[in-house]
Amino acid sequence: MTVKKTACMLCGNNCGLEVTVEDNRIVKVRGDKDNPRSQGYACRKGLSIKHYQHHADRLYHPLKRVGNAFEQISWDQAIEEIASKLSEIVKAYGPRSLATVAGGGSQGCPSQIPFLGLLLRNLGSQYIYSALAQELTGRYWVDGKTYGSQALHTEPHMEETDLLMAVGWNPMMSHHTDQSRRVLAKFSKDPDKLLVVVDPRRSETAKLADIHLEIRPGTDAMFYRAMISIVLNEGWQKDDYIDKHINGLDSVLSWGTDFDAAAALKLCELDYGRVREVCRLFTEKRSSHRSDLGVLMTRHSTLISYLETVFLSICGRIGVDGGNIFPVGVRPGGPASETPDEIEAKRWRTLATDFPCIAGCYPPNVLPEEILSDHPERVRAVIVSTANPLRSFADTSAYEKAFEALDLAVTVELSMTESAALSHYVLPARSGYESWDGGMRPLYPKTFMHFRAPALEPEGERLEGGEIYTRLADRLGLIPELPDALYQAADSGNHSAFRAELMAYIGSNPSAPQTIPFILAKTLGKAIGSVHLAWQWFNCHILPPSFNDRAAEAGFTPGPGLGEEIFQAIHDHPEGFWIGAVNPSDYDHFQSLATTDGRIHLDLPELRDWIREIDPEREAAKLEEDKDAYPLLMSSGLHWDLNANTAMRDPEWNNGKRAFTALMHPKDGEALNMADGQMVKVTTEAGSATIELHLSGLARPGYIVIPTGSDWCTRERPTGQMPISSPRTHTETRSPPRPCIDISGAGLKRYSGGQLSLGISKPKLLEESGCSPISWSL
Ligand SMILES: Nc1nc2c(c(=O)[nH]1)N[C@H]1C(S)=C(S)[C@@H](COP(=O)(O)OP(=O)(O)OC[C@H]3O[C@@H](n4cnc5c(=O)[nH]c(N)nc54)[C@H](O)[C@@H]3O)O[C@H]1N2
Ligand SMILES: Nc1nc2c(c(=O)[nH]1)N[C@H]1C(S)=C(S)[C@@H](COP(=O)(O)OP(=O)(O)OC[C@H]3O[C@@H](n4cnc5c(=O)[nH]c(N)nc54)[C@H](O)[C@@H]3O)O[C@H]1N2
Ligand code: SF4
Ligand SMILES: [Mo]
Repeated sequence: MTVKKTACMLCGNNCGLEVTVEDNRIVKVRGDKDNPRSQGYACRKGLSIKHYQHHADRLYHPLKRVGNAFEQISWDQAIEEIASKLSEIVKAYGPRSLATVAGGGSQGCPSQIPFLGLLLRNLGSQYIYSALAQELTGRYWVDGKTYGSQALHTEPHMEETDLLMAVGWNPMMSHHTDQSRRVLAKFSKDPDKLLVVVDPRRSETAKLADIHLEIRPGTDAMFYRAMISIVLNEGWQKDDYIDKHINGLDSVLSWGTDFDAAAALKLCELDYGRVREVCRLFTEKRSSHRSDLGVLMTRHSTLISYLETVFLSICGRIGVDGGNIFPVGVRPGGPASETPDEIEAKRWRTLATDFPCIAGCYPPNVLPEEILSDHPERVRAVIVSTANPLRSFADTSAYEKAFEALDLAVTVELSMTESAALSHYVLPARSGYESWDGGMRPLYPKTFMHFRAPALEPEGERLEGGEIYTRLADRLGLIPELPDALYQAADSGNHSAFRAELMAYIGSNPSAPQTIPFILAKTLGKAIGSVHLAWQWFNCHILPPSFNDRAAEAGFTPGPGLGEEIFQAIHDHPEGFWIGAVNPSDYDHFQSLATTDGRIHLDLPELRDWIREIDPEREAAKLEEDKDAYPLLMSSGLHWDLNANTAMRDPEWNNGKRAFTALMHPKDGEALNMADGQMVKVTTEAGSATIELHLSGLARPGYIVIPTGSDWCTRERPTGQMPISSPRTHTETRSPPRPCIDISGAGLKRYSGGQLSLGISKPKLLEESGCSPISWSL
């Protein structure tokens, strides 16, 4: 029995964990008090990671679909067949015929992504469809326009803020910020701090709030416009800050003051006086703001992201202590070499749906249309990795149809998922507990690093994700022949000798930079037994000189030995360590901005018409549309203690818990004469499914809530035969069907907070900015 330090892979916090390992199985888990970032914190999900690592649907060997079943094949056969199919398809139909779906499930395991990205790029394709592009690309697009880079985002300065406004964000359950329950509990107990929650339901976070604004779902754009107009009309804006840091205030004034805030707030079902008071407090205190899926996936979400930035800017709360600050990473701030528009102009747009690429991602909810289109260059081959599109993304039926139409579907996975089950090849990846993985996390004022050693021996023939893509690239002839000297230097164990050989090789081979991860994988990766670790070694050695001061602030020695010192720290600190820091007393947050003038730009011509189009009257009409057919609203996006997107696949985990129910307010239950626990048929514009009814105050009258991630459809899915794991099919993991009560007559409109809104309207810019028009995986 040994205790090993590692981390949780189930959300981006990557809390440090100590796992007790017996017979190569995790038997006990506790939060790691030595982890400087999480300090012993872990939520129910992290404490249950044995259910993520060990369950009946884990994969052990490469599989090939033959008819409706899977056969075990060798790695050589898998690589050979996939590579030859890939090259045939790309040769016959061009690089646009290849796409990947990746990213969402790699919240603790990002190392494989550069390898997959490189494979894709070397085959000429740009299509990376990612979960990010159904939640955050609207926000990123706005950040690109206002801050100059789609990679620059703000976070509330939690330690210093005195008023935190949380909109459409439920961190008490989603833990979508570091040590969330601990930090929020402390915050709410502090008499000098105020928590304002804007959420249609009495969420677990709303219960802690000093002020809970129970907004009518889908009206947040009206809410932000109202707040902006109140601040400007009351003259509460921070003129000095605006003079110094903001461009384009005139454009805001052109729509900001002349607005009927009272009518708007009436539509939001909020009290004008309370919202005015919140605005006053926000402008007077050291305030900060954070929104999440409740608005990122609601009506007008991209516009809301813009209005948030405007609100924070006029209140003078961006880039100030206690406000919204830019996390500190490794790269220096300052003007970007290319604007987001210039970058976008070089990227493809999707062919059938004409979506741009934002922050490197394409929206996964349009992929089925791209596959099923009759365009000659349509997508025909898909590699899925760290994602489960067949359950995670909108319109499962469309996805199923699209996957059946593919010439080649390859899924690289831990488990036999719904997406794997419809693929031609399924390749077993090592989990983050069986491979080296992790990385760097910009925070403020410090940057955190946790690159973890495997806690377990890999079982079966599982490989590191990076190794799988290296083998494919090699077979496809994408990796140049490397000199013996490079292999020898790698084998010598002398990292400086290897570094010198590598630099010499790169210096004399101008095309080498296009394949560096693969070169490292084949040389150093082979020598040290991990391609991920080899890639990390390289990353330690290419830190920009501007990072020297930050590394020194964290206790490292700047200079030529810095890369190796940090690489050594990875081994010496299995609990993670601070890799860099800035000194808050003399730190200028605005140095992060990537605009050429170092100011925040608020004039976004692309949004002007959209802003004017939304007024209380028109919004009221839109929100009432289809009310006869669909009198209720629904969010199918609750992220709570009993789910972790689709990644927790062991039914044991939630044994005896009501993990997957439709939550309805008891008042609605009474009005519809429905009882807690009965099965109901939920019908939306997208389809129908049967689910257990749960009468709960966590819902809001007229508003049904369904957790994300679970498989609640009653349709059978082909799962094929799973030779290595159990023969259990996915449909059997659900609770047994019971008699249904049909509430389809009542109808539901699918909607916000975890998927879309756009049953109601289809704002053009939302589409243009990469937020997809369809959602809800049913
Ligand atoms: N336990 C658990 N934690 C998770 C995950 C998980 O699956 N399970 N997933 C992780 C991931 S990938 C993500 S992106 C995050 C998501 O983290 P959150 O965004 O915090 O999670 P949600 O449950 O979607 O919470 C959104 C809140 O918005 C509210 N809301 C719904 N509609 C509206 C609206 O129209 N307006 C407003 N203002 N609010 C609205 C909902 O009532 C809900 O309380 O969670 C992460 N953490
Ligand atoms: N209805 C509804 N749908 C939603 C949401 C919602 O609120 N409502 N939320 C959306 C959000 S915010 C998100 S982020 C997405 C998430 O959806 P996805 O992007 O599909 O991500 P996950 O479900 O977390 O994980 C997908 C797969 O990654 C695999 N995986 C985990 N670690 C590794 C690894 O190291 N290597 C490999 N190869 N695979 C690995 C897991 O086994 C899992 O099957 O879902 C979205 N879908
Ligand atoms: S908050 Fe929970 S899910 Fe997120 S990393 Fe920590 S333990 Fe894992
Ligand atoms: Mo997410």
